[in-house]
Amino acid sequence: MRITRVETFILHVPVTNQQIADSTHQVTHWGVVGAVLRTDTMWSGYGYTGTHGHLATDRLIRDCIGEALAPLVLGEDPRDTGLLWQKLYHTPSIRWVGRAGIVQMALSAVEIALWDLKAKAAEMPLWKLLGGDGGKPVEAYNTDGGWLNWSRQQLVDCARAAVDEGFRGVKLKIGSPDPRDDLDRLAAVREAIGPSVKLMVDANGRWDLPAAIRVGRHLAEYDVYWFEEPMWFDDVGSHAVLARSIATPIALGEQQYSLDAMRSFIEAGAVHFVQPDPTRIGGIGPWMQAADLALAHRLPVVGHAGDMMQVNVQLAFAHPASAMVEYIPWLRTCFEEPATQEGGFMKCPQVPGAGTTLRHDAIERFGVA
Ligand code: 0YR
Ligand code: MG
Repeated sequence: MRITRVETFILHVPVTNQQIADSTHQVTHWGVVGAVLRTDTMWSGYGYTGTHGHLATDRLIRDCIGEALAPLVLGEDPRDTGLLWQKLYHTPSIRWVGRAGIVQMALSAVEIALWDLKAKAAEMPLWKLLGGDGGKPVEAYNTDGGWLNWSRQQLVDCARAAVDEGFRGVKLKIGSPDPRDDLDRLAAVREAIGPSVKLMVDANGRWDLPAAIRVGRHLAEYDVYWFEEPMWFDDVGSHAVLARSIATPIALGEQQYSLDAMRSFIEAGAVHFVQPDPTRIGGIGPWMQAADLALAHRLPVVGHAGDMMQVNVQLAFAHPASAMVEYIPWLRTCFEEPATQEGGFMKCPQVPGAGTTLRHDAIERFGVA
């Protein structure tokens, strides 16, 4: 099996019918930037990364795939996933400008497409190819209702609706200019959902250590399940201090671009819920390595849904440390087999591949030049 052609795409998919925001981003469209790898067989491989739909930077990712990475995989056997990851990552001219950011997101997209082909050629869903357990429960927690720019009443209504649908966990965005507003909203949601539903908060890197400690000390009053990205994404030391200063567990990983970055946090005791994102950390290979590392420290893995769940669901069924995924349904209409929850649990994907195959009309409907 050989790769004969690499096509690239950029999709901008509307997130909901309303504008959404967390403490550091405003989003109207989710960007899906990726590659289709054509082969000398009947199979094509789909892979992509996730962005906030900014066309100028999406084009940089697309061009990195099309101009810099595509020549490295043309003519190769896509089933050589490990070997090709090494080639993509360690080609000196790539590595000099890579290892994080645009290049690493482009690389992740290509690597996921390789795995999609490998799984299709093996006629298995990715989780099975990776030796997973298709029968285990994989819980979904709902992120798509806790936005920072929404009113307290909207938060309460959305959380109630999610619980009525069967979700056993909901996440709220925090990081308001006055943290007392966050605690007020948190109290309202906790009261609305009752004591048995998991309630997470996500500050998207907003605060410094004093603010995170001050707010963080109150989270236990609402039995918060985790405090996500409290501070600057790369600051291992401050997270290690915070983890020892408050009772609530720390979650992070969506902004970590490498296994090394995850390792620094894990070894420092600066993270309790490990949240690697396959579309950012370098694809399926590094995601599995990060999950293995978490497992070796007996820490749970809850992948970040930068791909809006398609790959994450596969990985949750694949890896023994992972039994929960972030649920954000924005891209459901783009895929042939969209990730689906029922009563708060993810259905196990059955179609061969990584779950990344785009519907034939996705590019027509959401593609941008
Ligand atoms: C929307 N999930 C996150 C989205 C999400 C962000 O800004 O990108 O909230 O990636 O933090 O946990
Ligand atoms: Mg987050």
